Amino acid sequence: MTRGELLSLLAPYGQEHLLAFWDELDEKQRASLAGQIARLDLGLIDRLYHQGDRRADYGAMAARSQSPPAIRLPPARNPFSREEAVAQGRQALAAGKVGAILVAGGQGTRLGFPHPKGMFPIGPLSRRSLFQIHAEKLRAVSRRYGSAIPLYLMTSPATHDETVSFLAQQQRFGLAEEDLFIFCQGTMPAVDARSGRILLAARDRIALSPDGHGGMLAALARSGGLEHMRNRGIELLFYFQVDNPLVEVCGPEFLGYHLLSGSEMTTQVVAKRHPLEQVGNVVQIDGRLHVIEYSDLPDEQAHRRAPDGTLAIWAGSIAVHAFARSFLERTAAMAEALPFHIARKKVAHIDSAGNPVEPVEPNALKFERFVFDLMPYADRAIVVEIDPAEGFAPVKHGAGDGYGTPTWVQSCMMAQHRRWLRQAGAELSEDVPVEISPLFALDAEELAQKIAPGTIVAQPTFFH
Ligand code: UD2
Repeated sequence: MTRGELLSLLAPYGQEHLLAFWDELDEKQRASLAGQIARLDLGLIDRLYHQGDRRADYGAMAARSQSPPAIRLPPARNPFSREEAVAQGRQALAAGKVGAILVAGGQGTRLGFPHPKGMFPIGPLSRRSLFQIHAEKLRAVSRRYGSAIPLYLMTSPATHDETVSFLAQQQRFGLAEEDLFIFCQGTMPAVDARSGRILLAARDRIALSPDGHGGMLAALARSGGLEHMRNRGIELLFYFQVDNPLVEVCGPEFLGYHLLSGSEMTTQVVAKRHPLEQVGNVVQIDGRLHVIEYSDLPDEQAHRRAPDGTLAIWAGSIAVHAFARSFLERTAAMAEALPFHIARKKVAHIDSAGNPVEPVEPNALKFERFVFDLMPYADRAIVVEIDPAEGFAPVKHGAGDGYGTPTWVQSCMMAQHRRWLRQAGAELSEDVPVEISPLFALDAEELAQKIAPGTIVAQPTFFH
């Protein structure tokens, strides 16, 4: 495209400044910048900017919300028994109807780790990466049910190349080539919060960032992922985030509740341990489920109590979902309907003279879609409560040993493995470091078949 053609695209939206350095660029840089501009949806960006903070009234939504239909802990009063659910889930796994979606577009920046987060070495003794632990869980489940589970792995432009070469170097941690489908999510530009002008990261480069995990749907459709699922006969997708090494990947009980209740989208929740816990809040409004992100939930609503004294808004989404494939197909056709959430962020850029700017205050707006916004489109949706000790310990940031730090995550992993060892009849003290590879045992029952009762674990031990 010529400069003139590009200008005629940009001018109606006041974005001509993207060509400010055109005369200084060589042919290759011009072609690259022209490509970036051509891929922008300028009308959409303009609309989003001008809509500004005209967001949903989350306070009002929360005030009239009800508790979502739920499978609770303990399971005594649920419509289906644990055994029925496990049997149903196992059947689907053995029939090869289950696939997995792992979203791994995030960088380890907040961990002080300048690589894709999935490469972070989280194993308390093994130092195995998040990617390896997830891949081994998938292999262990596939082995148990005698049927391969394809993994749909979402990267972002920031993590794609490094993820692909890391997995190739590691022989995909044993996943078969035909069982790994890697696809890359899209991007959105950052705009200056005051003027709505799209920011330049460099003279020939727009400041782009991933379009949120909700970008998964459009990216799955675009990349042929949905078609791949259909051709493989996959009917049910287990969705999870790369940052949670405690997740029970493709757990049959969870999948079973989804199937038995005829749900199109099922979400794992924890009963919030305190009102402001940093998890999405699943609520029911006019018969549809919605997630209100923790940052959008007003304090007074977060503290609201039910008549029995428990939190009224209790169901914290840990971002583990089950989707019917048919639901993903149906919503992919209307992927454009997923709303964009607007966040104020600090975004480094160059100014009109081409000088680098490192803002100290949030200066820009970023636009992201969230996968949980699919929930209201589901004709039937439920939540399944899990015990966080058995399924939720996300690694979010680096410093200290509090919630979300690697030290805390590792202590959760070791606590779970010590519990399994004791259930399997081993004797060990509370502080001995242990780790169990998913390929050694996926749970306490499998572990009991591998170690003799009375086994004493006195030394740090990695069971693999
Ligand atoms: C997310 C959920 C929150 C809760 C929590 C549980 C959102 C907005 N909030 O909080 O409700 O469930 O997780 O841990 O989701 N990712 C991509 N591409 C993107 C953005 C994110 O792949 O464009 C991946 C990222 O690699 C990570 C996951 O999505 O695995 C979550 O992203 P996050 O860490 O930014 O989400 P967080 O902690 O705000």
